[in-house]
Amino acid sequence: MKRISLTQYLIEEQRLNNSIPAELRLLIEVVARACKTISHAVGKGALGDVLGTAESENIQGEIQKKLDIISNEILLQANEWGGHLAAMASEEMETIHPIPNRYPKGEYMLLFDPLDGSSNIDVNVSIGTIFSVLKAPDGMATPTEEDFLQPGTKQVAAGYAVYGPQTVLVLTTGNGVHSFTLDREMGSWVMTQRNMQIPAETAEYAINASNARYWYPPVTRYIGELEAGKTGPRSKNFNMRWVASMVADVHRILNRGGIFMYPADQREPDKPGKLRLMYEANPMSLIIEQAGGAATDGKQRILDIQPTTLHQRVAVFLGSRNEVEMVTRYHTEE
Ligand code: AHM
Ligand code: MG
Repeated sequence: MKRISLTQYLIEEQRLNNSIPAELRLLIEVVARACKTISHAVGKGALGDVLGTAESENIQGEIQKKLDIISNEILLQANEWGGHLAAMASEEMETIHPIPNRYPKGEYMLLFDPLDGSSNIDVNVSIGTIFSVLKAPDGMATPTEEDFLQPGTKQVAAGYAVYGPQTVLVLTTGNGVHSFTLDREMGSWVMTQRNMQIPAETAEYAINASNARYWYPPVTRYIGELEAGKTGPRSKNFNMRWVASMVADVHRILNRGGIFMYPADQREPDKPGKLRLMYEANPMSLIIEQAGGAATDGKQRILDIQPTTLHQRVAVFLGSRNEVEMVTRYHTEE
């Protein structure tokens, strides 16, 4: 099979389907290059003195790891000067990052979780970078947080890189989901899967079950039925997997099906779940939907949610369509 590079894919899309304007193509290539650099830093581990915690907290009150900060810097620096962006926002930064005045500005806005799966960094388990691309509103002069508060349906591209046994970039620009494996010797991203599709049926689920005592009844009911297996109402055995890196769990689901859940629970009713709408849930939901799956917050489609703040959290149920629909029905039937 003749393999094509990320660059070739993007140029062909631009030519054939006119779905990728030149500036967006540049943006994606710059993000992909930054992910290569992050992959390199991650791969050095203790040898690069990049493991362990930094002496700072992020806006969520979470202790930052050194690699969280390094990855954030890599993405900021790579994307500042190319002229394709108006502003950036990151899970690791309290406020938005407008492009400095010394550089030309573009019409896109980039959001990212620079290194997802922080608890896995120091133990050599897969982690990743998640990103989402929005268009700046017409007539925007100085970008503000307001300008970023667009529903996920407005994303023009989304993707993630997973730093695992292989480094893989998964991308959608609204025309299917494709994955590219990093050829480390050549330094290039090579397409290894085109048009990924999530099976509608699955027998695998992912949830942090240590939070079970805080769950709301629809989640308790749904998980109870899965656990009951063949002799329960589902008449089928289910397997459970939880990497605790959303990128890795979503990547597994994209490849072989499954449902991923991070529900709201009774601990902090005002801050549903743990995952962030703008940096995690929206980009992953676009990818999952583009691959034929579904993504809801238990009640509604995630991509339809109108954001109210940059760092807001959201409950997440995503993956194989039939399972997501079932657990969503349990919430809405209440
Ligand atoms: P992070 O962005 O600080 O790494 O947090 C998000 C991560 C997700 O990758 C993962 O699904 C979840 O947190 C794991 O949560 P838990 O620690 O409850 O297992
Ligand atoms: Mg994260």
